[in-house]
Amino acid sequence: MDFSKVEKIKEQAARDILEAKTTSSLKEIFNRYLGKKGIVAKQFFYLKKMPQPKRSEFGKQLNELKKSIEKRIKEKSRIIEGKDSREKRKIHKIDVSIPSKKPQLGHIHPLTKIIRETQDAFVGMGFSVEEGPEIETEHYNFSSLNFPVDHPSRDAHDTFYLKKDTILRTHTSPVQVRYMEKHNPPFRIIVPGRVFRHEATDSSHEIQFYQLEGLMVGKDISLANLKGVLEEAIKRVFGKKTVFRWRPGYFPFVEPGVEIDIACPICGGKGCSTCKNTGWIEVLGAGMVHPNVFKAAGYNPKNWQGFAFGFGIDRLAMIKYRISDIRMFYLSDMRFLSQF
Ligand code: FA5
Repeated sequence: MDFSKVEKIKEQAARDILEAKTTSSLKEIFNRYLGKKGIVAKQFFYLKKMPQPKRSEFGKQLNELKKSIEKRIKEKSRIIEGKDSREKRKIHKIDVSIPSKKPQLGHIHPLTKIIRETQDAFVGMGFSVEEGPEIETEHYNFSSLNFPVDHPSRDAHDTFYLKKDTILRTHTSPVQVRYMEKHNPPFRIIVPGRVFRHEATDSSHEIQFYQLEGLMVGKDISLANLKGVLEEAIKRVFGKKTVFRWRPGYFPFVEPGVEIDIACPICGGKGCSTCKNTGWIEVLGAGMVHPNVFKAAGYNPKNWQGFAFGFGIDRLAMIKYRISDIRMFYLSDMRFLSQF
């Protein structure tokens, strides 16, 4: 038997043990060298066949080899286990004094805020909140509201057509007729909602924006009631000192028609790009319900009077929060939204 073989096994085992990085690889090395059918066991098999005195000499060497491998494995195992538990301790260590991460809270969108505030102002005056569909028919959006067949806003330039006779509503006024068809007067309602117009956008015009419609129908309702209710609402939302003005306006579904402008808060009325150098921002159209609209809804116009109005919600938010460009509301920019 070659005695140098024992030396080689010892060296190889030492190298293997040195390279082992985990408990399981160390176990594998143990089995490979010291297992029942391992490298060292094989040498013991040769030992039996050896004549004396070589046999006892070789036996001594094999025992030493076995002990030395066992010793190295034990030592390495202590190193690996120590490292393992050091690392485990690192992972499981909890420092209770570190401040926790703050959860990111959402913000109420400025348009939602102004819708709620405007709604509250009207609910406080006895109005109830209704809603209607964003996808409308030409009938409700135009015809029932006394728009002549050739009215320019029916044109594809202003209206998004989905298919013939089906459109995205261009204002919240169609809900007036929808509501009157199903309810009897007297009543007072408001209808917040999204509307769509195929328009060029600028600092005060979007292609989708929000309106808040209002309709009050009863006996002896007059323009004075309209004036009183709207002035009270503006004071409730913007404060008593708000500067605003009335103008005559034309809408096919009211007679007479009026509009309200609020002094531009961006320039203080001096004129800027937000108010197109007029010093004023148009916030609503309104008027006394046209007899033809009552007729379209199935009411007798001789028995009932009413007023209607439609606020531009985005414009209200621009004024209240001093936002110079309407497009900011739709950018989903957290730097903007987190200010509210
Ligand atoms: C209407 O839409 C009428 N339905 C309002 C009305 C209701 C009149 C009831 C009489 C009775 P107008 O197109 O002017 O009217 O729009 C109403 C308001 O919406 C405007 O005063 C303005 O504040 C806002 N608005 C109009 N177009 C845009 C737009 N492109 N972007 C943002 N706001 C707009």
